[in-house]
Formats: sequence, structure tokens, C-alpha cells
Amino acid sequence: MSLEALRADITTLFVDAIVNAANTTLLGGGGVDGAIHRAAGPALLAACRALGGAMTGEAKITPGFRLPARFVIHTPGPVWRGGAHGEADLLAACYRNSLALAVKSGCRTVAFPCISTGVYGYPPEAAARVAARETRAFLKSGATLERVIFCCFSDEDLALYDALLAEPGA
Ligand code: AR6
Repeated sequence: MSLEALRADITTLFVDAIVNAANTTLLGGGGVDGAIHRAAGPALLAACRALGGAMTGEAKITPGFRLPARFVIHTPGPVWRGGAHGEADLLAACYRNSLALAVKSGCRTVAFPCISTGVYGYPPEAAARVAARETRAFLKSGATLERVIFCCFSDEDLALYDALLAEPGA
């Protein structure tokens, strides 16, 4: 089992599932969501329409269509409102529920973007800590995943994850 960080455009990864930092409508948007919809093609939006939205922290799955990834797991992250509005718990739920859905769908390799740290304003280091902690806890519980990737879009984010993953407990 490997937990790793790399810098890449998540739409290029050959993994079983990529996670989409969506919004609660699940009908697309900017940032990584827009990139995923563009790369997957219009069939993704049609599949998302059938999902009926999702609550913050929930996760829902579709095929990846034209993407190299077999599936897209859509999860709306929390909007950062100062940190005292349950943001960390909601972000943790995004990671936990996405991983559980990946396992349930037979995935062995999963890649995450830095959920909520773009338009939604979550401070990147605090978000990375939640992501690493929650993912480690999930993997320790005996899940059958082979590889989880934190797919960073910037060198700054990659440095954050590299430092966190080098900490004891990895
Ligand atoms: N591959 C990997 N990471 C990316 C890519 C990419 N192609 N493009 C951007 N990122 P954001 P959020 C990084 O804003 O904060 C959308 O409109 C980006 O640098 O995409 O959760 C949704 O529909 C950042 O580190 O997501 C929602 O309305 C990270 O992805 C809202 O934005 C997340 O940034 C969600 O906001």
C-alpha cells in the first residue's frame, strides 16, 4: 500500500478513480471540477444530472467516460468560513466517504485533488493535514487499496504533502 504526493493535472492520471472537488449541485464548475468535465466529455454531466446533487462531505460516483480514470468520485468540500463551522469535520468526511466509495466500487488506486483549497478558500496546510490524517486512518482500518495519490497542482502544495507524508506515522 502506498500513499504518495505528486504534481500533476489529475485528469491525466491512469488510476481507478479520481476524486472531483465538486459543489453540491454536482453539475460542474471551475477549477478541477471544470477540468474534469472538459476532459471526460459531455456524458459526465449527463451522468451527474442523474445523481441529484450531494451534501457537503458526501461522495457519489460516475464513470470516467473519456478520462483515463475508470471512475470519478464527486465530493463537495466545505467552503472555508474561518474554521469554526465544522470545516475540518466536513473535509475529513470528503476523504473518508470518497475512500469508502472507491473500495465499495472495486477500486485499488485513487487520486485526490486538494479539496476545498481553491475557490472554497480552505487554508492549504490545514487541509493537507486533514487529508493525510483521514487517509492514513482509513488505510489503517484494513482497506484494500493499493495506492492513494494526493495530486497537487502547485509546487507549494506538493511541498506541503511531501513534508506531511515524511512525518512519523506514515
Ligand atoms: N488537477 C489537479 N488539481 C487541480 C486542477 C487539475 N486539473 N485544477 C485545479 N486544481 P478548486 P474547491 C487544484 O477551486 O476549492 C468549482 O467551481 C487547485 O489548484 O478546483 O474545492 C466547484 O464546482 C486547488 O489546489 O476546488 C466548486 O464550486 C484544488 O484543485 C468549487 O470550485 C481545488 O481547487 C470547489 O472549490
